[in-house]
Amino acid sequence: MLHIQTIEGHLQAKDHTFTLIASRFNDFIVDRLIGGAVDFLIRHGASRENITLIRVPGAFEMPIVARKVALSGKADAIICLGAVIRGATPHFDYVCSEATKGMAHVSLETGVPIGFGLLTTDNLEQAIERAGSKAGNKGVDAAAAALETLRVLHQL
Ligand code: INI
Repeated sequence: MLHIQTIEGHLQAKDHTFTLIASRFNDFIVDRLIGGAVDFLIRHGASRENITLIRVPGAFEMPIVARKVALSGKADAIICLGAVIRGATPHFDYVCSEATKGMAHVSLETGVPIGFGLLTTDNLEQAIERAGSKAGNKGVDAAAAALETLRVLHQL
């Protein structure tokens, strides 16, 4: 073990505010991601009144809503939850690319951490695997990443 000053984020959510931005598109999957994220935050000390859920039509609409939430100062961290599932046309690539770029841009522009819980899968089975079955729950992972990052940023 190296004896150097180390800054790391502990997973303590008490007294922090969170906004979840979740798409209605593929809500069968997304509702599982929301459940995982809320459960994680509560188990790590967040109170229900400090967690807000905003529903948006699809992944493409997440960045503009995230931007307004971030600028409002009402959320210490934002967690974006959605599922983009590949179809027969290139639409998938455009939605994924714009949603991903947009969320990264908003996070850097505003300084508010964003947990990236957007599944981008080739088929429904891969999405189900990541929404609370074989491959875990990416809503939990996104909430954990947002909380850890928030706690790191608060120490800098
Ligand atoms: N939005 C999603 O969140 N997931 C998808 O799988 C998806 N597909 O496949 O089309 C999707 N499209 C909608 C898009 O995000 C916008 O809501 C729509 O284009 C209106 O702006």
